[in-house]
Amino acid sequence: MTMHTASETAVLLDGVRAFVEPAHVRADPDSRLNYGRDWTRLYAPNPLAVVLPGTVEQVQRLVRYANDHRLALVPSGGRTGLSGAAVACRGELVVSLERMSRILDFDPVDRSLTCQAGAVTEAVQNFARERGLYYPVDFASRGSSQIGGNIATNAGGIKVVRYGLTRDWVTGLKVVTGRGDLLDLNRGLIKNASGYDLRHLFVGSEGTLGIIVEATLKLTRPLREPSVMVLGVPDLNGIMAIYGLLRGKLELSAFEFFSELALRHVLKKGLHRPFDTETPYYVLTEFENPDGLHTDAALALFEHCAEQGWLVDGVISQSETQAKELWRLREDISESIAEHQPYKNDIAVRISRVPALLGEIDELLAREYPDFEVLWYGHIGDGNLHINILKPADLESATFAQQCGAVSEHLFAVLQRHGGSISAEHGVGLTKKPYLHYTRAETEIGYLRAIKQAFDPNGIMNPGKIFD
Ligand code: 2HG
Ligand code: ZN
Repeated sequence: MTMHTASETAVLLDGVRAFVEPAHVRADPDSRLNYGRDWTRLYAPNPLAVVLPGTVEQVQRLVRYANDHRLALVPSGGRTGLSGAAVACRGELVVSLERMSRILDFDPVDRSLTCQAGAVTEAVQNFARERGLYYPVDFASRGSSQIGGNIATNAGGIKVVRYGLTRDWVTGLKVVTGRGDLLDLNRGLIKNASGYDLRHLFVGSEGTLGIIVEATLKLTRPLREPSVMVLGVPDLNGIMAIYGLLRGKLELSAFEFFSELALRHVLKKGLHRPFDTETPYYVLTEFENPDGLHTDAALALFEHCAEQGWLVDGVISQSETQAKELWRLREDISESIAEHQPYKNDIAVRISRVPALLGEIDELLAREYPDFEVLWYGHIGDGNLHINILKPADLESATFAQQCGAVSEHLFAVLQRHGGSISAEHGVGLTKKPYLHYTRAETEIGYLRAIKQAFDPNGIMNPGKIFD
């Protein structure tokens, strides 16, 4: 892709204004800055301009126009991503779906809804709730993330132990491919054994194959009066021992953990400790507890874990409000550390490998990062850890990133030995691109390239993301 001169840009954008209302083709500095970046804040945004199409037809015309002019496109949702997949730093045209945010259809018999890609996650959740149903893919950025972006990154979040990832809830997709074709994939069917399921190629494709314009999502019944427990755990080994016991006895909808060091950051923002005892780690778990039916069982399990030395203190929510407050201890961590420009790891292994991995990583990080503050938290019940390294205030960003990157090589080598992944839920984007080979064999990456070529022969769709 080539960069464009000012007069070339003006001509190109005038061409777009022929089929998208001029007010929705923006080249002002504020729009270029805001729409050109995601939550990574590692790259200087530099898009050519931002286009906000209002119809599927406009998206299709835009992709065809981009093919004709070899113009790179970056599809853009709520831009809450943490891997730079929605960053436009090389003169691309950002295609924001934010105007296409309507819920188009709901069917109580199918228990499903169809929405445009720009629908905000929380709006979809609320829409379902108002109809006595539940969209269970949930995470802290629910108020800004959009369904199209969630699908393009196969977003996971805090309820995966029970409900799986975004992929498990998408029963239909309308996409405009990199060639400009409109495909209507799977149409909400539960069963469909008629050949390759292209829908699943778009889930997690990070905007590199085309633009998702509509989605049909499955819904389920809401959780019945969930209770939340926070447990104080003296060492890493206790965490998975507790999980092994609890998941067999309670209907868990979350099993998260965070370290005392991570907790301190949310406490600084005004939250309160869950209980007086300070422990190196904490588990937050949620389970269905209608009419308090399982409270006694939960307390008995708590006692048992305490006898084994797996935990030393804990609290169980007595109300919905208290449950929400406890959740914030975990959910607010990411935002509360953003000012420290953390270097993020989002790694995954099979659940059975978590205990061995924890031990090895603990040892590795203590050895390699003696001077940096390392925070542990994440969705440990899914085998997913977020390990954040905070940048010391006096260290230059580039040096910090380079030092962290060097340690990543060791970390990913350990991960590779355990058959894990360099990204569990944040995606590859730009930040993890150099490390893709730790997770995917070269032969396999060859197939990814062939798929990309089939959908986007001119390489206009989010070039430079996932792989070069
Ligand atoms: C979370 O689980 C998000 O809180 C963000 O995935 C993780 O900040 C992170 O590394
Ligand atoms: Zn997460």
